[in-house]
Amino acid sequence: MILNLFSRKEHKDHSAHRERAHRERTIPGVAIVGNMCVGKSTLFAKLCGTEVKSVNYPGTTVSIAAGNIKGLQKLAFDTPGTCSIFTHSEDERVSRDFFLSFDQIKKIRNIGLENDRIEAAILVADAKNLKRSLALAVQYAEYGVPMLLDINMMDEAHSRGIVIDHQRLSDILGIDVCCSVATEGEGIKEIKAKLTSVRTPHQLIKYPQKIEDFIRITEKILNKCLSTMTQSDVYDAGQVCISRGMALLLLVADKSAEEYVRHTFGEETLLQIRDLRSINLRDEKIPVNILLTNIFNKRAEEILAEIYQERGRRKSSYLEKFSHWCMHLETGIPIALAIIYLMYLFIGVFAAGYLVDLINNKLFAETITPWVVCELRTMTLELICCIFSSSSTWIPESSGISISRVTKSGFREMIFSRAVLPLSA
Ligand SMILES: Nc1nc2c(ncn2[C@@H]2O[C@H](COP(=O)(O)OP(=O)(O)O)[C@@H](O)[C@H]2O)c(=O)[nH]1
Ligand SMILES: [Mg+2]
Repeated sequence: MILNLFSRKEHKDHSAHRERAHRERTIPGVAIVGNMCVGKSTLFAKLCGTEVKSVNYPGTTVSIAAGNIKGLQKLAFDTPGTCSIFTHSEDERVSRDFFLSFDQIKKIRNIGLENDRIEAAILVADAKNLKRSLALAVQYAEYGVPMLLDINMMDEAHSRGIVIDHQRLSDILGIDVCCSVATEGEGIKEIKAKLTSVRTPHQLIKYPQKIEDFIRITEKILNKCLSTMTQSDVYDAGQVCISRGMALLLLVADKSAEEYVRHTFGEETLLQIRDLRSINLRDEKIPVNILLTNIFNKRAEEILAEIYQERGRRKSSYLEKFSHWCMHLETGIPIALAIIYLMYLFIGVFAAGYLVDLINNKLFAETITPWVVCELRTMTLELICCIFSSSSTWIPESSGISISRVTKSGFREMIFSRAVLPLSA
């Protein structure tokens, strides 16, 4: 019995030591999130260089690139692009769940992530499509995770005469806002400097009362459960995701969020929240995710109106004007028809008619074919001559060919005599 106790204590010490050693090897992690094609991967490459590895998100086929930020003791993760926190696509869900550090993140072995959770996020925005990035920013702000906003593609914004008051934006959101041209490496230093103290965004949205009530009561239920959990249960749960964002996910019956609540706080808590949801949404006519998306977009528009201006737009080039006309129905359709007609003229009339005629009649019938026929005939004659000459025979004069006895040196005479050959011969 005593021996058993000792061995148990030893085992505990051992695992505590292993735990400590693991902690020493781990560093804080930063997730790079944002819409598709805003420059997340380009920024990730500039921050981390080429020494990156790819980790597979457990239970999915989605991979996330991970790398050490040069000059900082932090891990960066390049996540798939996303449009909204309410999503059914696997890529987008992974991006959000990873950012929220749902317990799945613990299953990624040897990731080297401190506390198995993301410490902060860099939300990358496209300066020329700022509204959709702001709509995502206001959603992510609800999670209460420290965040840095990077407005990328500033080069394209400048050339379009776009001016963004990033100081005002920073005040509204309550977080630092950087500007960058990731392809050129501009603004990377500033982002790294700001990463050392990332702030948590302000609460940016006030929902209709029914939704606010659901959020408040859900947070209360989850916090009550949390207060009854032991320290080790809390550690096992990883990041404790109790936030307005989490409540919103539960409001739209998000699969990952529900699984997280079931796993961390138990089935009963989940059922309690489901009941609350059905009571709150009883009279709602519009699906709640659409209702919320409209609210996010409206808030993004309000923020945009305060910080965004298109000033002294550079005179657009002919190519830009043309691409603008192509995008509009009334000009785009005639342009498309004109292009189809031009293609018909080029392929049907010019290529299939004139070009084929030219090649057939002029090039082959009048030039190449007679030349080849003539060459072949002469070559045949040369062959005959060779046969005759090798048997010391003369070509009869009656053949109409003025030719001397063919020898090796007589080849030149043959060429000369070829010129007098009639075509029909
Ligand atoms: N003009 C310009 N293009 C950029 C900038 N950053 C990224 N890009 C380009 O935008 C495209 C999408 O970038 P990528 O990093 O793959 O975006 P992701 O989908 O958000 O990861 C690529 O062609 C990049 O070269 C930038 O600051 N300025
Ligand atoms: Mg990418």
